[in-house]
Amino acid sequence: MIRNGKNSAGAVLKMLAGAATAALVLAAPSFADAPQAAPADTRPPNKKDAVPALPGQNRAPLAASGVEVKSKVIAKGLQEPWAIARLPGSGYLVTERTGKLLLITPEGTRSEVTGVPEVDARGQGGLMDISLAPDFSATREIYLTFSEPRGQGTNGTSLARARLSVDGSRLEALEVVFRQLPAWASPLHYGSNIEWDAEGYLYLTLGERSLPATRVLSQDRSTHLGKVVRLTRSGAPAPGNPFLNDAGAKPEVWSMGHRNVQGAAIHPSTGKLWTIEHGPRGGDELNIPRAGGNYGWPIITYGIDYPGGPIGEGVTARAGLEQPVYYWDPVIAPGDMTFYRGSLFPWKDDLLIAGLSGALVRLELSGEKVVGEERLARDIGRIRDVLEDQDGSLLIVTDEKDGVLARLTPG
Ligand SMILES: [Ca+2]
Ligand SMILES: [Ca+2]
Repeated sequence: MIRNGKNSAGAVLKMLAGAATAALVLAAPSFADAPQAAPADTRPPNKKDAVPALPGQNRAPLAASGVEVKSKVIAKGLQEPWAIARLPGSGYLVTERTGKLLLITPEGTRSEVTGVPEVDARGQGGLMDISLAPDFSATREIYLTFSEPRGQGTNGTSLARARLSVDGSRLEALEVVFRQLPAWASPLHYGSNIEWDAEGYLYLTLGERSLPATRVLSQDRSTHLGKVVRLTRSGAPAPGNPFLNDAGAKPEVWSMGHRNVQGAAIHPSTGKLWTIEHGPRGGDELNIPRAGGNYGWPIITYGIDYPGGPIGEGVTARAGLEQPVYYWDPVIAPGDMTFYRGSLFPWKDDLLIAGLSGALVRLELSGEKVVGEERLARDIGRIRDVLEDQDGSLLIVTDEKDGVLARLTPG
């Protein structure tokens, strides 16, 4: 093939007089013939007709860092742990999807924190994310997301705040500050991840509840389904939100057209929100949601429906709809993610993603482009959350009936 390419380019060259034109003709075949570096995942895609809209948008070259990741269990027997928050000093708060909040010491001693809200733990619901307020050291305020029973079999993602008692044994003054609307009778696609911006407002990512009737509401800005919202600490729409003056929109909405966003992180240099969402079969997406941006679901997607057919018209791009920075097919099933800032691993500024498909996914970035990918810690289980500890080691939880909180260090 390469030889034929050169021959045909050469033949064309002879017929051309201009040197500039010749250079163009030469460049084209040599680029096309360049061998593609192998990606981290070489399995065929589910959506066979998908063509990336942007260069480097999927299957980045495998970036082998040569690091062996060692895992040490801190606590085991956890009931589908969902999220970890690191307390100042020492100790970790860990949510269990089934409805408990645990305080776990670095040595693995655990105690239950009482006073959590009642959750609807059917399907994917339950107690989900946990985040300390930026001024936790002074206020002891924490934020929790959970699937809240809303009556008549319906539920929805809600955000509560509370104070953690000084002895860490209970939540005090718990108050629900935001409710995703409308509520729905669905056990699926709740989101949800809390991130704080530099101004002290919080982003909350929300799912579209999965059903055919709710999926389309990702495109309806008068609902909170399939949205990222941006809130004040008391749950009001944050100043500067894009639809504050739009009578047909929920004022909390920051971005729309999302599917099920369970992970988010603030970029340490730019301060921008990055999110990661589950696609259907194929089409997990990394996005950098801008104010008012529409991220396309379910009109455009790089995935297919679970039974095998197309989603909607089966298209991957449309004018006015934002493209993901990067996508996966087959999926990694992303939980939460974090930008690595430490020096214990040689991964400074890389994006580390908890993969429920059973890997820690590392992305090397150049600005806002993904330039390399590696799959690590493949023998641990369904990784739901990843968090950097003070010493640069990583904390993970595995979303299993006998889940673990574990520390990852270089082997
Ligand atoms: Ca996060
Ligand atoms: Ca999208």
